[in-house]
Amino acid sequence: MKGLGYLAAACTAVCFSSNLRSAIIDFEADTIGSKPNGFSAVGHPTITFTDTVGTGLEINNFGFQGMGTRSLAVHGDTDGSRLQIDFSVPVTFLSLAFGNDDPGWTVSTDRAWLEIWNSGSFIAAASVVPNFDDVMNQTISYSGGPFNRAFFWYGDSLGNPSTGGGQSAVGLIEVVDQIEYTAVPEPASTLATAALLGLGAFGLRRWRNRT
Ligand SMILES: [Ca+2]
Ligand SMILES: [Ca+2]
Ligand SMILES: [Ca+2]
Repeated sequence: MKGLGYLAAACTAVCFSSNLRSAIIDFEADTIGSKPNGFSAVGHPTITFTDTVGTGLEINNFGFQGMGTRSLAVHGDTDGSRLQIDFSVPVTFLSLAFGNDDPGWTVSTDRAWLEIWNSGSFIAAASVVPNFDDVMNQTISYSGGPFNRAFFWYGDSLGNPSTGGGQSAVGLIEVVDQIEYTAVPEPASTLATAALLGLGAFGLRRWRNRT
C-alpha cells in the first residue's frame, strides 16, 4: 500500500502543477475602451492581442454577444482583419468563446477559424460552424504543440477573412472572451514533476514486488 501512496502523491503534485499553469482571461479587470495592438489583459502579461489590420481592439460590455461585463472585440466589418494572440511563454492548449455570430451579417457557410503557429511555422487550423444566433455560446480550441501564436477570425468556408458587410459581401466583428490557455511548465517544475513521477514509479515497483 505504501507504493500506492507514493503514486497518489505524485499524481496530486502533477495535477496541482498543471492547474497552476492553466489560466483564463475574462477581461473583467480591464478598462473599457480602445486598446492598442500588443495589448495585454490585466493579470496576463505573457499574452498579447493584436488586430492584424488596423487598430480595432476594444474592451466593452457587449451584452449577450460577450460574457460578463467585459469582452474583447476586433473591429471592423470590412477590413478582413484577424485577432492575433501571442504567447511569450509557449502553450499547449488554447480555448476561447466567440460571439457576435450575427445572422444578419453572415451566410450559412461561414465559419469561426483558429490557426496555430509556433516560431513562424504553421501547425494547425481548426474551424467551428457558428450557430448564428448572435450570442456568445460556443468555443473553439486547440490542444497540442507547444505553440506561441494563434489567430482567430470569422471567415468563409475556405478561411478567407470576412471583408464585406451584410450578407451580400459578408463582414463580421469578432468578439471573444474566456480565453483559456495552458502554459508549458517551466524547466524547474518539469524536473520536480519528473522527480515525483520517478518516486511514484519507484513506489509502484516496490508495491508490485510486495505482491
Ligand atoms: Ca468577460
Ligand atoms: Ca481590424
Ligand atoms: Ca452563437
